[in-house]
Amino acid sequence: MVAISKLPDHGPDYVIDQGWAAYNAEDHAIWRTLYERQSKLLPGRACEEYLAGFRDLGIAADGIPDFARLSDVLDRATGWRIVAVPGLVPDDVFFEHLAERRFPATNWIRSREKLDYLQEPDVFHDVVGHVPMLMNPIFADYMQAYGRGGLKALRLGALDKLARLYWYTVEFGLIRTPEGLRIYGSGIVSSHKESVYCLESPGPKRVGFDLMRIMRTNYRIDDLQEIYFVIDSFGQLFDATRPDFTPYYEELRRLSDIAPGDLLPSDPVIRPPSAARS
Ligand code: HBI
Ligand code: FE
Repeated sequence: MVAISKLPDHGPDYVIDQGWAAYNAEDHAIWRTLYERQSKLLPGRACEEYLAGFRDLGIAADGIPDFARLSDVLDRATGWRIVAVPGLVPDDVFFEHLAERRFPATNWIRSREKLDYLQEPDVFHDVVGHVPMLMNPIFADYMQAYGRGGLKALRLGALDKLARLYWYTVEFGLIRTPEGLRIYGSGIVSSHKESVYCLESPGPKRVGFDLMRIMRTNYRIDDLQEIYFVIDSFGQLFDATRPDFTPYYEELRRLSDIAPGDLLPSDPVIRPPSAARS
């Protein structure tokens, strides 16, 4: 991870110019490789809301898109815009952007050597992973509520708990649909391997959404997830963020953390897929 201090010069909000003209042919070629792989894989695996957002955004297939153009489409849909940042930004800066409906997207793209997994979000993860869901009005409201909640969690010293909610919903969330489980998490839709693994492998646990259970559950950032949480609807997710979390954080201080591979007897486990997709 690039140390924050070495990032290119930026203002206090870490926003930089995307530098679209500076991308070279290899950058655009890597984008095409990633885009073509995921766009074949996601129909039938990503939820309809994601696929509709992806389609309506008109994300360029042939190269890294221009954030300003995507922002105009996004703004008309839900009032969100994309701002370019040089990489991970401090938590308070990140939440401040979300609270103002600005999605901070990294402007560089991964190298060919790291095509399959990288720990820090790059432009493909942020634009193909996150932006399509911001076209959905309810999810767009959830992300802004999350940003406001993040600023409050920072003040209450409870960011580690709220970060788990982001991780197990925004990044690695699944949703139940009449056709079966579908993906909406950005960390999954931008990952070739995990898009298949999360729905089809008998390995990971799949548990019904429970806010406190999620905020007690640790997560790993360096491997496929051992547990996924499943929502019934985006309304359920947004409603979960309505209450004041202060009493939740107090209760969480009295409860032990749960390891990602463990299950509680009370967990509403969703059975693994009957047979891997042919
Ligand atoms: N910065 N650019 C960027 N993108 C992120 O997803 C991000 C971040 N800073 C902090 C952060 N995520 C997480 O620590 C919070 O979600 C908790
Ligand atoms: Fe992300």
